Amino acid sequence: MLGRNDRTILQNVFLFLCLMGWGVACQRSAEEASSAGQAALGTTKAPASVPEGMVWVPGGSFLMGTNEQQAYPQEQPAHAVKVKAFFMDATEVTNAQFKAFVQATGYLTLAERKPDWQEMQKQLPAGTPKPAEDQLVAGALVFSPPSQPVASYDYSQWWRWMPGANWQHPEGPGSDLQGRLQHPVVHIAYEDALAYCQWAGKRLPTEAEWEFAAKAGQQQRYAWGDEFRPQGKFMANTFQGQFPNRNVAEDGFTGTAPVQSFPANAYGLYDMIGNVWEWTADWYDARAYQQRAGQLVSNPQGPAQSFDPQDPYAQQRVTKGGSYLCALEYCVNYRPSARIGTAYDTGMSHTGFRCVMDVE
Ligand SMILES: [Ca+2]
Ligand SMILES: [Ca+2]
Repeated sequence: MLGRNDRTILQNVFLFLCLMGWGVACQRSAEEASSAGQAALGTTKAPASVPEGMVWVPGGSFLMGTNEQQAYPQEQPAHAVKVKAFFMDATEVTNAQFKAFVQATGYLTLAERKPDWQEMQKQLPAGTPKPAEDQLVAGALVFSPPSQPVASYDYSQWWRWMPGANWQHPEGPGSDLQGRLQHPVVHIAYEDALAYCQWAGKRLPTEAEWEFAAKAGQQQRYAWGDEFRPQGKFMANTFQGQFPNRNVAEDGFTGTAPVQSFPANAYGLYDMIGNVWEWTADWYDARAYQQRAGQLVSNPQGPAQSFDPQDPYAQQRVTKGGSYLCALEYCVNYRPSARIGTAYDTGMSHTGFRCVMDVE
């Protein structure tokens, strides 16, 4: 009969061997680790009540990241991580929910305020000249697809800085939220997401919590299993066609979809994959998974600072899950292990969030 500590040691050994590629069945060991982890953490018992609109995520151990060869370097390797139980919003925060927050507090999102040149300079190479005053206006990056195929590395071909674009005017002045109150709120900067979560008595998830929840405690490629379209069925709002110019929307949605348009994962969480990217609390460091490999890390809170070799001046937080703009032949980021850094002060038409809450 194993004691609690023995189980934890065994679980660590399994995960270590798995990570070292010693032929131990990773899937099985992850399941054992998950079950042992939950026992060790004492989190297998669901709480008596769950806050409205949230689900209980039981906590446990899992393999964060992936060893799939086609995955991006920043997602590798798979490494053992343990998280405590928590509550998580079942859906992305909707326009209706964000509207209630703004009506209650008068909050103005970053995209609605005039940019602060002092802050902007911190993310630009030294000596970058100050833009003209009439260019320093409130706005956000709006997806504006070209009519012809373009080079896939040139973001400027489909992202356009649009003065006046913000959560209430997603495509800029003249656009509004009519018919979109149940869609996820977009053009949300990191501090806007924090402000909403704090107002709601919640917080942003760490990247580890987010990924554990998306994988539903399993080592699976997507939030629902290993196949992108089981029995031909779309399980998430992504991009079909030729990115970025031809969106054929086979899944039924060209842009954002109302939350809960696709099935929930095993934990009852909707749209963890696709629809909109979701902010997490962690700074983005492309090397974070490599640095944690080979040890069982408990409740990681992310690196101390941001580091992206492709964008060394950027101050980025991790966003997860991909969006309605993730295409098979372009980004393939609609997987739980996928991770990108997003500048903390940038509102975009494909970025939203959801909150979590600690279990007392
Ligand atoms: Ca779609
Ligand atoms: Ca999402």
